[in-house]
Amino acid sequence: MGKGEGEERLSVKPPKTWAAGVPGVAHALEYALGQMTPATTARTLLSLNQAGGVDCPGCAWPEGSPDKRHLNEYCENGAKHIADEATRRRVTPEFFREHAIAELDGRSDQWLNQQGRITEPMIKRPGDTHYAPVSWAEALELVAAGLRGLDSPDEALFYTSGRLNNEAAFLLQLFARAFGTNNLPDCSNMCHESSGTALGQTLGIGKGSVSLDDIHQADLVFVVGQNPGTNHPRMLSALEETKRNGGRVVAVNPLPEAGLMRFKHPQKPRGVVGRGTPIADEFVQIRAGGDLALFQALNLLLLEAEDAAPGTVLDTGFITEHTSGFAEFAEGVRGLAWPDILSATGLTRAQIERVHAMVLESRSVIVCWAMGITQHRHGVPTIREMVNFLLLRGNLGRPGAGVCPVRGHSNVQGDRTMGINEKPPKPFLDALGKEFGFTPPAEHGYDTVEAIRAMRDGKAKVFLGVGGNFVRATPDSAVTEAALRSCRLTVQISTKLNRSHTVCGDTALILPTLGRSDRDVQASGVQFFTVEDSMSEVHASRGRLAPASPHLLSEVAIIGRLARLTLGDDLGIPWAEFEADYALIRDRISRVVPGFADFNARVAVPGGFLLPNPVNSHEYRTSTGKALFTRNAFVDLRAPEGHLILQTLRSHDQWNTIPYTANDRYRGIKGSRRVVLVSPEDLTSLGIPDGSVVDLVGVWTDGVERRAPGFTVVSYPTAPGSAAAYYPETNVLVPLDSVAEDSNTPTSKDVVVRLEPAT
Ligand SMILES: Nc1nc2c(c(=O)[nH]1)N[C@H]1C(S)=C(S)[C@@H](COP(=O)(O)OP(=O)(O)OC[C@H]3O[C@@H](n4cnc5c(=O)[nH]c(N)nc54)[C@H](O)[C@@H]3O)O[C@H]1N2
Ligand SMILES: Nc1nc2c(c(=O)[nH]1)N[C@H]1C(S)=C(S)[C@@H](COP(=O)(O)OP(=O)(O)OC[C@H]3O[C@@H](n4cnc5c(=O)[nH]c(N)nc54)[C@H](O)[C@@H]3O)O[C@H]1N2
Ligand code: SF4
Ligand SMILES: [Mo]
Repeated sequence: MGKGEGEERLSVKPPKTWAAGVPGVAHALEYALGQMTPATTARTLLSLNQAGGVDCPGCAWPEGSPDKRHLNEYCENGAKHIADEATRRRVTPEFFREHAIAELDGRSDQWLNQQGRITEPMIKRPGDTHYAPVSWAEALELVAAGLRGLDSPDEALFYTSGRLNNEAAFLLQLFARAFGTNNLPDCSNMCHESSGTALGQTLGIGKGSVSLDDIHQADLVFVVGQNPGTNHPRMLSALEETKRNGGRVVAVNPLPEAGLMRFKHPQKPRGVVGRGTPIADEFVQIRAGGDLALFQALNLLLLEAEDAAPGTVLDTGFITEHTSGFAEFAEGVRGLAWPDILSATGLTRAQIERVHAMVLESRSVIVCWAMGITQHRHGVPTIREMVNFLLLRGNLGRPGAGVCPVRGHSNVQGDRTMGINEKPPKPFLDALGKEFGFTPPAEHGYDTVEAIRAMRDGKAKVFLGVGGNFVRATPDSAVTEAALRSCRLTVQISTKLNRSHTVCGDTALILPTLGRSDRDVQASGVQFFTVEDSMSEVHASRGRLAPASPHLLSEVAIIGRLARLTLGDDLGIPWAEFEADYALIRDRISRVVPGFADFNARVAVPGGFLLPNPVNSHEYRTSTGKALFTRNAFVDLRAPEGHLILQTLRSHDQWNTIPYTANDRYRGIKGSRRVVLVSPEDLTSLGIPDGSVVDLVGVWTDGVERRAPGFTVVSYPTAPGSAAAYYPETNVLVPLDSVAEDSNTPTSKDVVVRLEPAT
C-alpha cells in the first residue's frame, strides 16, 4: 500500500563535502513556511533557544551562556523541527471519520506526520474500524479503569520519549511507582543506554563530564560514530571555535559525512561566502564496529611510548591517585597483534600512528560519540576503552578534557535525572518514598526490549506512551506490531499522528497534548517547564504560540489527572495542585533529586544552572571509589561471506521515526529513502550493479528471515564491508534479541544482511 508515499524518482549526486551555510537556512525557511504563516515563523524562530524563549525541540546540544547567543540561535534542522510542531495543519475528528484505521496504517510515516496536530481526544473501542471523538473525562476514566483492572501493576508499561519535560517526567515516574511498577521503558534504552552503562561502570555516573567551554578549549576532540552536520548541527559551531583556538579534530566514521569535512557557519558572514572551515584534521574511515580495536591500538601505542620514554607520556600521578585496574588493562592491551587491529579497523598502521602523534601533542583531549558506537553489540566495552584512553593521560576533571556522549532528544538526559529509569538507584527510590510517604517498588522494571517481549508473551496488557513513536522506533517491526496489537489497551499521549496510532490494542486512545511551542496556561497563570541538555545545564522553556487546539491538555495535566483517577487520594499526593502550578512540582524535585536544591530560584536565572558532575572533582562512585580501567575483549566485526554489516541511520531530513521529505541533501540522495549505500569494492565483489533494485535480507542466529523489499543500490564511499540505509524503514531487519552487551540496546548499527535481487 502507500508506505512508499512521499517517494519520487530517485536522483543521486556525489555526497557534499561541507555542511550548513546559506542553503541550510533557505531549506529551513522553505519547510517552516510550508507549515506556518510568515508571522508565526518569525515569532517562533526568533524565540528559539533564547533565554526566556522556547528550548529547541530538536537535539540536546547545549545553548551556551546567554551573553554569547546570536539573535538566530538555531540551526536549519532545529527550525524544521519546531516548524513541524508549530504547523497550521490539523488532524480533527472529521479526519478520523474519513480515514479508517486500516487505511491510515497503509500510509507512509511521512504522510501521517504531514497531516498536522491532533486536536481532540480520540478512541477506538474493541471492534471499531475508525477512531471516534471522546471526552477527556471519559478517556481518562477508561485508562484509569484499565490500569486498576490489571492483575498486577507490572502488567502496565509507561513509555516515554526524550522530548518530555522534567516536570511531566517527574510526575510520570511518581505515578508509575505509586501505582506499583518500575516499568518505565524509554527511548534512551535504544539510544545512549550503552553510554550510561559504560560510564556508570567506570566513572560512577552515566553522564558526560564536559561543558561547551571545554569543547572550545580542547587541544584535540574526537568525534566518533556521530553525524553532527545533520543531528547536532550547532556542534559544528563549537568545533569551529575549537579550531579557531588552535585545537584539532579527529573524525572516526565509516562514512565521510559532510559536516565532518567542512562547515559554513550560517549566522556569520564568513559562513555565507567562501569554502567554510575544514572540521576534521584527520578523517579516520573505520570499518563498522572497528572503534574498540582503534582505541585499544591507541592505548597500546601510548603504553609503548611510555616504555620508550618513561615518565613522559602517561599521567602516572593521576593513574595512581584516581584510578584502579591499570595493570590488568595494560596486560590485555599489550597482548594485541597489529594484523588483528588492522583487520578490525580497516585502517593503515600509518594512519593510527598519525592519530597517536596528535594525541601526544595534545594536553587536553575530549572524546565525543553517539549512535555509531552505542548501537553496536560491543558498544559498552568500546566506551569503556575510550575511558581507558582518557584515563591514561589524566584527561578527566580538568578544562578541555573529558567524556562527551552527545545526546539525542532535547530532554532525554533530564528524563533520566527525573527518575525515568526501569532500574532506579536505591537512594533515588528512598528519597521519593520519603517525600511522598509510600514505599516504591524495588524490583527492576522492563526496558524497551523487555517491554516488547512482555507484551508478546501476554505479561503486559496496558501500554501508555508519553510522546514518541514506540512501534516505529523499536526493532523487529513485525514482532513489535503484533505485540502492541495483543494489548488490551494502548494509549498514546501525542502531538502529531504517527504509526503508533494505527497499530492499536483492543481499545486504543489518542490523547492530544501541548507541544513545546504552545503557551501553557494553568490555574495559577502561565507556566514554563524545564529541560536538561547534553552537558547537564538545566534551563526553562516557555511556549509562546496559541495552542494548536482549545481541547489540548498539557502533559502534566494528563499525567496528574490520570494518576488521581487511578490511585485516588489515599497517598495524599496533590496532583491537582501540581497541575495548577508547576513550581510546586519543582519544589518536590528539589527535595528528591540530587543537585536540584533551590530549583525554582536557580532556574529563574537566564540560562539556568549546571548540575555538578562528581567526576570533575575526582569523586568516582564506583566499587573502588576510583575511576576504573577495564580489560575489554578484542572484537573483529565481520559479516559472513557474501554479506554486509548494515547500519540503520538518519537522513538529513527526518526527526527519528518521522521523515520530513525523501531527500538527504548532504549525502546527495534525492527523491527516495529506499536506498542502500554500498561501497564500490563491495558492489564489485558481490557482483551487484550500482542502481539495481534489491531486497535487504537480514540474517540472524534465530534462523528467521527478515526482509525489507525494494531498495535501490547506491555506490557510495562508505568503508568496505559496511552498508547504510535509513531508519525506520529498516527496523524490520533488526532482531529483537540482537542487543548490546550490558545495556540491552538494539544493535541498530550492526545488522547482517545480504542483497538479493528484488522479489
Ligand atoms: N535532524 C535530526 N537530528 C537529530 C535526530 C534526527 O532524527 N534528525 N535524532 C536525535 C537523536 S534521538 C539522536 S540519538 C541523535 C543521533 O545522532 P547520530 O548518532 O549522529 O545519528 P545516526 O544517524 O544514527 O548516525 C550515526 C553515525 O554513526 C556512524 N557509524 C555507524 N556505524 C559506525 C561504527 O561502527 N563506527 C563509527 N565510528 N561510526 C559509525 C554513521 O556513519 C553515522 O555518521 O541525533 C539527534 N538529532
Ligand atoms: N533502526 C534504528 N532504530 C532506532 C534508532 C536507529 O538509529 N536505528 N534510533 C533510536 C533512537 S536513538 C531513538 S531516541 C528512538 C526514538 O524513538 P521515539 O522518541 O519514540 O520517536 P520519535 O520519532 O522521536 O517520536 C516522534 C513522535 O513524538 C510525538 N511528540 C513530538 N513532540 C511531542 C511532545 O512535545 N509531547 C508528546 N507527548 N509527544 C510528542 C509526536 O507524536 C511524534 O510523532 O528510536 C530508536 N530506534
Ligand atoms: S543543534 Fe540541536 S538543539 Fe540546537 S538548534 Fe539545532 S536541532 Fe536545535
Ligand atoms: Mo536518540
